[in-house]
Parts: sequence; C-alpha cells; structure tokens
Amino acid sequence: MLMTRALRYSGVCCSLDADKYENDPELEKIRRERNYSWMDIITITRDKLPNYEEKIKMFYEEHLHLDDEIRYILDGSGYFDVRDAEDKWIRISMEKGDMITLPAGIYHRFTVDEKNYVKAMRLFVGDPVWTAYNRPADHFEARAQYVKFLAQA
Ligand code: KMT
Ligand code: NI
Repeated sequence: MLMTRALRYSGVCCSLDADKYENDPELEKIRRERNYSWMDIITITRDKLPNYEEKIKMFYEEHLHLDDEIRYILDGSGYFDVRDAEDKWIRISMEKGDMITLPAGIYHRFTVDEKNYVKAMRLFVGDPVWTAYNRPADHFEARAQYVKFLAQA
C-alpha cells in the first residue's frame, strides 16, 4: 500500500483479534501505553443506532476534531477517508481487527459499505469530546499543528 504521511500518521494497526476484545492483553497494552482510558462500543446499523440516517450523514461530512479519533473495528466494516498532503482523499478500508488513530486536526469522514453494518470500540484519551468541526475549520491550533506535521520532509 502506498503510505503517505497522512496515512502513516493515521496508523492503522495491527494484529488484534477482535473476538477477544473483552479480555485481550494486547489491547490492554495499547490502551495503557497510549493512555486510552475511556472507551465505549457503537453499533452502526439501521435498527441499533438511534437517528441512523442523520448520524450516517454527519459521519460522512468532511470534518476534524481537536483530539485524536481512535476506532477499533470489532465486527463489520467501513471506510475512513482522510485527506493527504495534496488535499486528495485517501480511502482506508477498515475491517474486523483493524484499529485506526486519526490525529487531531486531520480532515476525514466515515461511511459504512454496502453491508451497512459496523461495530466499533471508540477509545479516547481522557473524557471524550465528540465535537466535529465541518470543513472549513482551519483556524484551530490542532489544525495548524497537523498541517505543520504534514509539511515535514
Ligand atoms: C465517527 O466518529 O466517525 C464514528 O464514530 C463512526 C465510525 S465508527 C467506525
Ligand atoms: Ni470524526
């Protein structure tokens, strides 16, 4: 896979066994080392997620956050799109067992695929802040920091 800086920093990880998420020393190690103290589980299907249509639409609006967005796919699948240094979309296919860290300040969006089903663990450093800032949101310090990182040779 072509690894742009945006992708590498997004850090799709690793060899986790999603069937063991309730008692997985590897997952615990990641959470401990990266201070992912908070977590919950979201199931995105028409019948399980309240206001499904509205949420799906929100997830697919290009936005950024002021904190890292960390997702661990426990079942199902979907796509995260991230902007590369040339501002082009890169589509990241996410399946069961994949974990992704979207850095604070990166423009991104999410969509389910034709199966319309994903179950994911949402992890957070400290108390979660879900606020999404739709593009344009270039005035934030988190954005400036990320742009600076992208520009590094
Ligand atoms: C988000 O913030 O985009 C979501 O929580 C939905 C994706 S979870 C795989
Ligand atoms: Ni987001």
